[in-house]
Amino acid sequence: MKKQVYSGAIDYLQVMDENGNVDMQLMPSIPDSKIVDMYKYMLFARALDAKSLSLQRQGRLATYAPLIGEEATQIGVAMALRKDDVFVPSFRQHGVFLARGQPLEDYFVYWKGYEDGAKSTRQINALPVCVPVGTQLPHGAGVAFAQKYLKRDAVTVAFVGDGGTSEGDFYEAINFAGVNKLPFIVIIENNQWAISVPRKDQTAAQTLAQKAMAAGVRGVQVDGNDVLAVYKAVTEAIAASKNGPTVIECVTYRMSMHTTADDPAKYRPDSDVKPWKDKDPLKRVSIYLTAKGLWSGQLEQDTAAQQQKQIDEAVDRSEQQFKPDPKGMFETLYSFMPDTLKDEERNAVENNFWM
Ligand SMILES: Cc1ncc(C[n+]2csc(CCOP(=O)(O)OP(=O)(O)O)c2C)c(N)n1
Ligand SMILES: [Mg+2]
Repeated sequence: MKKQVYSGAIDYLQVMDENGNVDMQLMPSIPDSKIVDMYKYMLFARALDAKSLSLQRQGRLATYAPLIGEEATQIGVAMALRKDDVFVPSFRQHGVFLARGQPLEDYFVYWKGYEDGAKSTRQINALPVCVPVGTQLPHGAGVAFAQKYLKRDAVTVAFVGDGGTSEGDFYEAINFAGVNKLPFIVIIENNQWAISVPRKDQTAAQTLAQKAMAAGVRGVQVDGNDVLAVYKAVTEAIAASKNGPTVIECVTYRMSMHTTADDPAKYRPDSDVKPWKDKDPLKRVSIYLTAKGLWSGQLEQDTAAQQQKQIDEAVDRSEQQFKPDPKGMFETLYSFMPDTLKDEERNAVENNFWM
C-alpha cells in the first residue's frame, strides 16, 4: 500500500502592491487614521535609522545594525500587537521598540554600548536585544508557555532573521510551541542576507515559512514590504493563537549593510539592490494616502521636523544626562567577583576606559 499521508501549501499574502493599489477583498478592517499612524512610524523608524548610522560614524554609537528597507515588517507587527503582548527581538527591530514606546534616550544609551538602556524594555513588555542568533526563540517560547499557564490573554511575538532559521534554536522553539499549542508567533524577517550569505545559500527550501510544517505549525509568507499584509497576518495569528503558534515569513530586503562593521560592496553588486528600491515599503503607503487626500508634502515636512526634534532631544539626553556606572559591568557578570575581574575593574577605573 502506498498513500499520501501529508501534503501542505504555503500562502503568500500581499494587500497593497508597489504602486499603492489595494486589494479591497484582503484589506484588514482598520480606520484610515491607523494607516496614517503606520506611515508616520515608518518615517520615524527611517529617520531614527539615519541618525543612528550618522552617530556611529562619528564615534558616538557602538556597532549598529541598520533597518532601512525593513520598516513595513517592523511597524506592521508593532501596530498589530496589544499592550500585554510580549515582543522578543533579535537585534535589528528598532522600529518595533520605537512603536511600542521605548524611551528614545534609552535606545541611544543601549546602542552606545550600555545595557542600562535595556532596562526600560520591561515597561513595554519586551525582552532586551539578543545578539546571539536564534537564542531568543526558545526564550520566547518559554514566555508563551508562561502566558498560557497563567491564562493570560496575550501572545509572544519573536523575531528571527532568514539566517536564524538555520539554527537549531528555531526548530526547538517552534517544535515546543507546536506540541504545547502556545500563543507564540515567530516573525521571520527575511531580508535575503545573513551578513554575506545570500538567501539561496541558506536553505534549499522554497520558502522559509514551510519550515513551520515540520513542527505541525501554521506557516504563511507575506510581502514584508507591505505594512498592511504584515498587519493582517499578525492580527490573524493573534486570533488563531488559542489553537497554537504561527510562523510568518516576511519577505523584505536589507537595503544597507549588515552592521556598521560590514561592507556589502565586497559581496553584492548595486544592481541586486536596485529592484528593491522600487519595492520601497514607504513609497507605496505615501502614494495610497496621498491619493486619498490623507497625506501631503507639507504634512511630510512637518512630521519629519517634529520627529527630528524628538530624536535630537533624545540624543542630547543620552549624551548629557546618562552617566554610566562602570562598576555594573564587573559586578553583574558573576555572582561573586573573581580576583582577575577585580584587577580589571581597578584598571578600568584608573584609566577611565568607559568614557
Ligand atoms: C550564534 C551566533 N552565530 C553567529 C553570529 C554572528 N552573526 C551575527 S548576525 C549574523 C547573521 C544573521 O542573519 P539573519 O538571521 O538573516 O539576520 P539579519 O542580520 O539579516 O537581520 C551572524 C552570523 C551570532 N551573533 N550568533
Ligand atoms: Mg537576514
